[in-house]
Amino acid sequence: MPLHIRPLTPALGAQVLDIDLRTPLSSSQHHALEQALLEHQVLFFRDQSLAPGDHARFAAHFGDLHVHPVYPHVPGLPEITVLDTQSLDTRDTATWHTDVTFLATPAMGAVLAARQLPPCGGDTLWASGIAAYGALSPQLRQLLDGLSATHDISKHFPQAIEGVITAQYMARLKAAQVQNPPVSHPVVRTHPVSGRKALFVNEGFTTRIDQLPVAESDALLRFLFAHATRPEFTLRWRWQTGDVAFWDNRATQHYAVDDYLPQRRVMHRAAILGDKPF
Ligand SMILES: O=C(O)CCC(=O)C(=O)O
Ligand SMILES: [Fe+2]
Repeated sequence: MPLHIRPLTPALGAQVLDIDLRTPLSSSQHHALEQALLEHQVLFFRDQSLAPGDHARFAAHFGDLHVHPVYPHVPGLPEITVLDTQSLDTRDTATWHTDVTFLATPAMGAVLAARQLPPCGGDTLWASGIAAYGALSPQLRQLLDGLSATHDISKHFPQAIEGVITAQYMARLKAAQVQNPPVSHPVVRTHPVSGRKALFVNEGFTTRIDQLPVAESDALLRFLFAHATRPEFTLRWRWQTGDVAFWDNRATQHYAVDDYLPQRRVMHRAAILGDKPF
């Protein structure tokens, strides 16, 4: 049966209907989901209630899974990261970011499942780097095409240090900072599959445009962070328990809205290994 796909905005996002992610994908479903991900950049599935094992199995259709260096995971399943506001300060995700761009090979995508939600609030927004890049003037695109930028794990996580966090978390963060010195990526990334160009700087991790003096880099990054997250290039997803989102981390960034504490919110995430941006 062909997938039933309902686009959500012109820039990005689509809901996929009539699919059960707990059953192994057929090769035609697999191919259709890959195509839909390329086109819409973030896909949503309602009413899935994926157990952690199902979750890991679904995500592994698209590549090997990444084990996050800082966040905790489901016992016995290191590939399933747990973002639980009761045991973790997740406020660092309330910053526009692309996941793990502090790695030389950031994740190609991620699958996020809503396990427990506050009565209201806790939405997540995504933004399309393809739409953002396409809306720039040819002159600015030409300038950006030749630039690279530094991404640094230490920019993203420090605010979490002020919260209620455990000694284990701090130890993992310190080790991750030592193991992941800053890396450079192109400011404009060419999608390795679709060939489309996407703006690839994010406020969470990007600290500096390498070829520019600090003042120019700061000003240009400030503009690019604001431009990349204009409402026209974003969508906002209102979660229901059992929802699953699958995003292309090569072409998007996201922001988890931090408006519901002290209510509890629990999300599970699997990230899929990616390749070196070019
Ligand atoms: O909790 C969310 O909605 C998203 C958190 C996040 O940034 C992620 O899972 O990568
Ligand atoms: Fe994230």
